[in-house]
Amino acid sequence: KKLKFGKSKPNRYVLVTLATIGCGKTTTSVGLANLFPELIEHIQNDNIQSPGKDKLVLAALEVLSRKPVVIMDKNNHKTVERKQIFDGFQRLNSTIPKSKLKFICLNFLQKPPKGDTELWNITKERVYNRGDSHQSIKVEKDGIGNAEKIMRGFISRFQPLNTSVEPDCNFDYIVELDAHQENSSLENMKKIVTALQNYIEDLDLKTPSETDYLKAFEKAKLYKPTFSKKISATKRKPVYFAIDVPQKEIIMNLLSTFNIDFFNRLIKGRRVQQDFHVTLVHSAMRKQNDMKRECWDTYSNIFKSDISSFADTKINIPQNKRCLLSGEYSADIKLEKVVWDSKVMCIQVKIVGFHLREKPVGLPCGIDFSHLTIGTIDKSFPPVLSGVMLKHLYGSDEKEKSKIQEIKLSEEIVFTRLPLYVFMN
Ligand code: DGI
Repeated sequence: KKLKFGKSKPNRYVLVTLATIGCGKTTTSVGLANLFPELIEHIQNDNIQSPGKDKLVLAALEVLSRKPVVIMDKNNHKTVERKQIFDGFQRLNSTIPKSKLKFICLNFLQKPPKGDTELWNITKERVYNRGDSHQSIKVEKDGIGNAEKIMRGFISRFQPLNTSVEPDCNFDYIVELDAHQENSSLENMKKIVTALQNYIEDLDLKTPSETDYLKAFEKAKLYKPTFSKKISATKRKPVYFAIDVPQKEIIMNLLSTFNIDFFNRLIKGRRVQQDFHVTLVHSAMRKQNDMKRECWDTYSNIFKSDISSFADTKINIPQNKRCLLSGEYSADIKLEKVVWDSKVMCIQVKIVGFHLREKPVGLPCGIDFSHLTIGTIDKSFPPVLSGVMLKHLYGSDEKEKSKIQEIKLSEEIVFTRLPLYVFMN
């Protein structure tokens, strides 16, 4: 059925792509904008350098103040991303009446991309040929292996359209597309124009000639993004994963109440650790045993899936050495005892549990005695001495044990929802 719209306040249309990498989102979108420059504008997630949650929606609203149709070109391969778009408009749109704002899904994938070798081959080939003219996937510089990793990340996370539930039920209309054929983007342009002509009454979309289509398609294939984003991320290597403990002040105050000479010397010598953390696993542990290697792999897989989503959301976090894991994982810890010898001081902690968003989740810890290093007395002593000391404390070598002092913390001191991070070299 056709929608009827008033002339004075015509509808505004948000076209939302749903795809994986190489399906031809950009080519199709740019092609349509080439055909109808006064009516349709294309905005691309990849062109927003430091995206922030709202930037793409704000950019879309800006376009809609000038033109009736905006195409939001992004994979939107997870339901949470589609939800973000709807929520974003709900929150940020103050000019277009809600009833006049229509969401149209451009659904590039008719079946789940996992296991679809035909799709894999065609999209891989395209990304390979695209070479360096993409903002974050630089095949020539980084090699095809890296590009494939990023592509596979999107495929494995893909959540298909389901219009019977939130958030996809908010789409007013779905245009079914396909990405399997050699010239799928050309066909998709045609499908979208026909669908819009059938569905929309307040847009004057003239039917382009075959030559118009071909020209717009050829030009779109040559489209070069406007800027290049650095992704040195994948070149940095994770060194360790840890629980961030931002309660340094609280801990320092607590320790000062015991008036321990060694602690006072750490402060005087400016030997207290910059940032307090509880290490979960260190890259050096990978070779120790299978369990530790598995532990390392668990965290490094979480981080890898972060990196590949950075490639879509374009957050430059991995430029830093210290990088929070995608905000959704957290840990609770309990402080147990202060332990020190002549070289190092730490607080032994108990990891009470991990969470993924609000839900408890099982995550491993590769460290035998979890602890938070306060500091070492000299820079020639590495913080790993904490672990060595704790091993002795619980070992059977009485001579070593006699060098160690401890104070059990009687009060229950628990820190909750501490973020996890990775430290890179
Ligand atoms: O990652 P996407 O935005 O979904 O994909 P893209 O539009 O950037 O397309 C990836 C590459 O493939 C790009 O270099 C253009 C090319 N391409 C897109 N659609 C077609 C195409 N090449 C051919 N031969 N036919 C198409 O339909």
